Amino acid sequence: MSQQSAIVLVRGDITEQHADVIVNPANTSLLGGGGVDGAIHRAGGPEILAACRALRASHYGKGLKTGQAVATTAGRLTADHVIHTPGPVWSREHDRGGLLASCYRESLRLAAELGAKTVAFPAISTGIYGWPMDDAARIAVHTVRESAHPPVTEVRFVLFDEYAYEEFLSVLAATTI
Ligand code: AR6
Repeated sequence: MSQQSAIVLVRGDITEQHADVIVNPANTSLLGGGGVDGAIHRAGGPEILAACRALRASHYGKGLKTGQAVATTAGRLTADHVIHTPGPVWSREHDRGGLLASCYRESLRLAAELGAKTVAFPAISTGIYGWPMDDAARIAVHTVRESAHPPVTEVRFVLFDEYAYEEFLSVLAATTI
């Protein structure tokens, strides 16, 4: 079996990361928003939005489904690509954990297809979409651990604040043998 990717945790701003792929927790319209999505479009410049509009004008006329992933240029960011993936909105009534796991799985599958070695993820769905950080961290780490994605050798979770960092750290510590 292929070697699993190393999981790395950092505290910081994902737009300042040097990685082959930066993952954007987008929405299904693919046309930008607040949070990380807004920050990526601001830092990466108008080329990213232009690429998203082109996707809407071609294969993704109705937008991108929750849990799916699509790649564009990274514009002015140092990454080679931005992968956009709309996470699910947190719900107490419905278990949408499978969709959140799908965001990580599909983004990694696509990153591997693009030949990426390093992939940076934020904590998808834990901001505007309201997912509790401990559960989101568990899903994120377990999904990445589940399978290998050669040639991806490093999956980096970029956590914006200390609380998010600590939650990911405790899941990682519990799953590292
Ligand atoms: N770098 C890393 N993490 C960040 C940054 C940053 N620059 N900024 C915020 N975070 P969110 P979502 C953290 O809201 O919940 C947009 O409008 C933040 O503290 O960006 O998936 C989209 O268009 C939180 O822990 O994503 C969608 O409509 C995490 O990143 C919607 O928001 C994710 O926060 C998606 O909401």
